[in-house]
Amino acid sequence: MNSNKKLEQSWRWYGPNDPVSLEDIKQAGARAVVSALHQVKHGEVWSEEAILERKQLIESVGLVWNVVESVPVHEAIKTRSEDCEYYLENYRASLRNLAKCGIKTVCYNFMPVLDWTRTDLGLTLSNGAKALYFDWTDLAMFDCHVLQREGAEDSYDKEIMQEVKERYDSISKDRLDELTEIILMGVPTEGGVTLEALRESIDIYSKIGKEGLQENLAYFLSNIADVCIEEGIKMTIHPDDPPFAILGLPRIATSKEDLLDIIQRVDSPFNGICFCTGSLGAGKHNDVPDILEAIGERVYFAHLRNVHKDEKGNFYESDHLDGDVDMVKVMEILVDLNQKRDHAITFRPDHGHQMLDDLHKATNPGYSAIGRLKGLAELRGLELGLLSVR
Ligand code: DNO
Repeated sequence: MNSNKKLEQSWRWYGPNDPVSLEDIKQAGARAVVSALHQVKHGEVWSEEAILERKQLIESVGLVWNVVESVPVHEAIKTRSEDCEYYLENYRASLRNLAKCGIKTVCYNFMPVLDWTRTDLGLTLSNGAKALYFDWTDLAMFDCHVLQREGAEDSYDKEIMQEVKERYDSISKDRLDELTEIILMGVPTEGGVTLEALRESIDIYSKIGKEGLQENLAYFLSNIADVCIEEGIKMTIHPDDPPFAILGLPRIATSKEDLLDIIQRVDSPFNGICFCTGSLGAGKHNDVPDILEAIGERVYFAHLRNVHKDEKGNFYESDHLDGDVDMVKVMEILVDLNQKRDHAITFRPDHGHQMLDDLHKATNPGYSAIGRLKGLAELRGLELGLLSVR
C-alpha cells in the first residue's frame, strides 16, 4: 500500500469549564476537538446558536470541532416510555442543527442510567501516577450493602462474596460514601443519579431486558435514520463500559456479537460504532483487534486506551501502548481502514493517567492533560511508524 492518509488526531474538550484549555490542546498536538454542549439539559434541543458559539470558540484557536461526544439519549427513549416521541423529536432537531453547522459525526451510548462505571478514580500505580480502576468486590459490596438490590448476592461468585464479607467488616464510612459517589457519578459534567432513582431504573430495565433494550435501540435508530441520511450524519454508539451487565442492568454493546447485531438491525451506513478499545478490552470475552476486523467498515470514531485485567476480571487503565489490548494490531487495522475512507477516521487518546503536575490539580477523572498528552504522542508515533512501512 502506498497511500499514507493520517487518522484525525482529536482531543475531548468539556467546554469552557474544562481545566484543560484549547491552547493546551494545541500544545498537545491535536488538530481536532471532540466536544458537547454539557450545559444543555439532557433531552433538550441543541440550538443552532449554541452549537455555533462552541464551534467558533474552538475555531478561534485554529482547531476544528469534528465529533460530538455525546448528544445524550434521554432515558425515555432508552426505556421507550411515555415521553419517548417528544425526546425523539428533540433529538432529530439537535441533529439537524448540528448538521447545519457542519458537524456530522455524533457519539452516543445506550447504557441504562449510568455511563461508564469504576470503583476507584485514583489507583496509585508503582510509578506514582494514578489510574481509574474497577474492582468486582467493591462493586458487589455497593450492590449488596448500599443499593441492597434484591438477589444481588446471586450475581457474584462465592469467592467475591467472601471478599465482600471481609472487606465490608473493615471499610470506613468515608470510603463507602466515596465508593457510592463514584458508582453513581456517570459522566462528571452531567451529574449523578440518586440511589432511589437507580433502584427505580433497575426495576424498569428488568422488565425491558436485553432483547427489549436491543429493540428500543433499533427503534431509536430507525426514527433518526431519515435525518441522518439526508444530512450525512454518522451516528457512533459507544460500547458499554465495562462490557458486562452490572447491578442487574441489561447491556447491549458489550461484544462482537452485540456490535454486529446493532449494525445489522438497522443496516445503513449512518449506523456506526465508536470503537472504544478500553471499554471492549475490559471484557475477557473480547478479542479487540478481531472485533475491529469484523465491524471496521462501520467505525467512524475511535477511543484508544488500554486496560490491564487480573484473573478475577478486575481491571485498571494502563498505559496506552501497554496492556491487554494489542494496540499495535488495532492501529494497523485502523490505518488500513483509513486509507479507504473519504473522511479520515477520528481518534482521540481516551483517558490518561493523572501524573506529574496534574497530581496536584483538580481534573476530570480520566481527562487530565499530561496523561492524555503522553497517550496521544505514543499513538501518533505508532501510527507514523506503521505508515512508514506501508
Ligand atoms: C468516558 C467516555 C464515555 C462516553 C459516553 C458516550 O470516558 O468514553 O463517557 O463519552 O459513553 O456517550
